[in-house]
Amino acid sequence: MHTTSDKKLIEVCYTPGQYPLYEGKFDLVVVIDVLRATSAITTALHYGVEKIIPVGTVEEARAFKAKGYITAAERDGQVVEGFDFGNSPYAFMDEKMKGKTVVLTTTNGTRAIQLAASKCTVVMGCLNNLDFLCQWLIERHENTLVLASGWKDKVNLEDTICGGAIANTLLETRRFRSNEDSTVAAKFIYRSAREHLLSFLRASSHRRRLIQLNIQQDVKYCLTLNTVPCIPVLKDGVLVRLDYHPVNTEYAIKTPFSSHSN
Ligand code: 3SL
Repeated sequence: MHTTSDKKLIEVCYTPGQYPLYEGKFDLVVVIDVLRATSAITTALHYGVEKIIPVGTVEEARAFKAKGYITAAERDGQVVEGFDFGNSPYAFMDEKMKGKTVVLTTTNGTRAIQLAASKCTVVMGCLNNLDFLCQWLIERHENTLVLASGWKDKVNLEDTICGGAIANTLLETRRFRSNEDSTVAAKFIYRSAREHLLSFLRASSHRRRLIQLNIQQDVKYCLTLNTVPCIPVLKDGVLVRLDYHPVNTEYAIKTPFSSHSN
């Protein structure tokens, strides 16, 4: 039995613009950008990219490129002219990327990562690492904020569902609590969506945006659950793979989603 005072906070912040309302009150921030930044970063580190340097602007990325770094830049879903590639998870699955350092800037995701970069622990979440991440978050048992990247400071559905899934899973352990209606709403949106994730997300604005760019393969990949047991963590401004090998099977996490979701 856990008393309220033992319980740690889990809250969901919908956009980087709202982050100042939560800043400084949490030990750990999980940045989410399901389509596609945190899915791409998690995939990259899982497939062997050694480090990712997230930068906020295309100009910063250009400065790294001039110094010889491999650089990836995405704006409005497209690869920015002059860069090696953009934000597709598939770009990072290449054998040639193993052991490499990549500099990355994206429309919303890298901005959220930079905002969160502070004294607290910052990790990346997505649907691809959902259960592995939840297991680690439960073991860590710290005051946790999910920071959704949204789209240009507007709420988006896919990050809200992923944030709601994390909150729901942590709250069900009864070792976490939440105070905010944003968390309650994200949890209920996830519960309404989990039986038919793809049809629910068919309505999402960003999915429609990406489909117009003809990158359905990326969208399908990013909406697939539990494909990469990897948690990217920010260390001195650089994203690396967290050294986590679960030993505690007490919380063998299985976040409920219908098998038809995939
Ligand atoms: O906004 C971002 O950070 C991107 O992930 C957007 S996109 O999926 O590349 O369009």
